[in-house]
Amino acid sequence: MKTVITYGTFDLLHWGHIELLKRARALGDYLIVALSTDEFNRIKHKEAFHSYEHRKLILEAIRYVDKVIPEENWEQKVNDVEKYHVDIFVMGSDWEGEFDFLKGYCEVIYLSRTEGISTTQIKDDLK
Ligand code: C2G
Repeated sequence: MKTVITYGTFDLLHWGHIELLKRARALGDYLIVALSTDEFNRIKHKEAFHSYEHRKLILEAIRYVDKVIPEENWEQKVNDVEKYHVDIFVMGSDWEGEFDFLKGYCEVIYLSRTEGISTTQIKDDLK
């Protein structure tokens, strides 16, 4: 059983998120999403439209997602990889290189970011 993990806010879920989750899940047999809490989003200088609980509910309804855990800080990734026996860590290519320190613990894969959509663009277009 190959376990994959990815991290993010996943606010205003859109097809770019789905493309990421779909490809991440396809790399293994089980996909964990570490979802940024509202408190951690403040640390990331991000404000999500949907609360953590609602973003979690939405993610758990996706066929590619097997488990959702909270992402509360920048430091938890090594612990998560060990705790959940993660084989592959995945992030979109906008994070290329940022998490290479995890290569000592698991495979690190950056998947191409889907162009033409983003939560920020949705918010801006709706204004
Ligand atoms: N993503 C993508 N294509 C888009 C938009 C997002 O592939 N058009 C990917 C991002 O690269 C990321 C994931 O979808 O891997 C979630 O995106 P965000 O919710 O914006 O995540 P972010 O705020 O970058 O949080 O510790 C890592 C951080 O929590 C990542």
